[in-house]
Amino acid sequence: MSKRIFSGAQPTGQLHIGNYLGALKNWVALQDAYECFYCIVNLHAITLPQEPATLKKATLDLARIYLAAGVDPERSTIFIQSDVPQHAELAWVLSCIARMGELERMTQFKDKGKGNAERAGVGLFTYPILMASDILLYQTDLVPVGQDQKQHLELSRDLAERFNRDYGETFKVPEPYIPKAGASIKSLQDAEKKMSKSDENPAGSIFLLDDADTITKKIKRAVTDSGVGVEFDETRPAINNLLIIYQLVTDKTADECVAHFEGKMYGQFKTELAEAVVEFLRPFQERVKQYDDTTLREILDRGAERARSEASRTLKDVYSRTGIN
Ligand code: ATP
Ligand code: LTN
Repeated sequence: MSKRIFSGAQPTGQLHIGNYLGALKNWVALQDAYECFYCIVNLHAITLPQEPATLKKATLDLARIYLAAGVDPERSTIFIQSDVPQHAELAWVLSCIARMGELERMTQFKDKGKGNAERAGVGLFTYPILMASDILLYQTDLVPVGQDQKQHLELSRDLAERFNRDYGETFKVPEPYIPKAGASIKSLQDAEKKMSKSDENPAGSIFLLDDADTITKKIKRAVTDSGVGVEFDETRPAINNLLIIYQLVTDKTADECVAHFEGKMYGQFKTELAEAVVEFLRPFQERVKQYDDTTLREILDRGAERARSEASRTLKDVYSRTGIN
């Protein structure tokens, strides 16, 4: 039996090139060798306030993005989290074995809760438990994500191991799959921060649906470091980040990139980077327009049916082992 992959993204805001290079790109590549489940995690989205009509639209739009990126519904299961009630059910059981202390250590809660636990939503606090539930329901082997999710994945592993120890072997213990390059694309405006959908300043992110003009402007205005030379150099994080983006969108090796820009100035580099990003996104942006809502709904309904059949098997086992049902 082929090994399983599970991953998901939230239908909040617009996907950026960091989401693509850190996660989606690998989702597509892994389809050849694995049985994949790709989820639109709308229950995670409401851990921060969302406008209902916007969330609904963003959910279908995200399915369009998965497909345009190359997730193939004939090979992979694409579905909406809330269409599979077992996610919320298993999350409850896992919340009863998770510890306050381990959740308090999650850095994303501290960031997204703005350090004010008193006022943060409880869902934002328990969010990693729902993520563990997503993953464990499918007996997942591998979870392709960006670097920012590594800590959440550790928690998923800990919960799986704890449950297995207390109730007997039930869950596969998942491994993270974090790419060597692109796992943490930084903001174009602040190379210390990751590129983020929730950044208030859109100038920091290249969104997958940005037009050529917008992309070019954002890259021209991107911060650079003092010093000269276009090189991979972590002590010059802004140029380093831009060069990583260049490498990944052109599929060149690191050596080829360095040789290509030897002796060139930042200005020339930025012009070429902008062209490369625009070219890279063009076919993707064409494909996004191809999927109408009816086709999407059909794909998602089929995906949900397949996901429910897998998820219900695991949940049944969990309930029977815990003495529920
Ligand atoms: P954001 O922080 O951008 O608002 P998120 O991480 O909450 O987004 P998702 O859409 O759920 O949002 O993330 C989808 C995937 O993209 C995850 O696997 C995440 O690790 C990855 N990812 C997010 N930001 C980056 C980044 N800057 N570089 C690389 N990967 C990223
Ligand atoms: N927490 C992730 C989104 C997410 C996820 C998952 C990723 C929810 N459930 C399961 C991988 C596997 C995020 O915020 N990027």
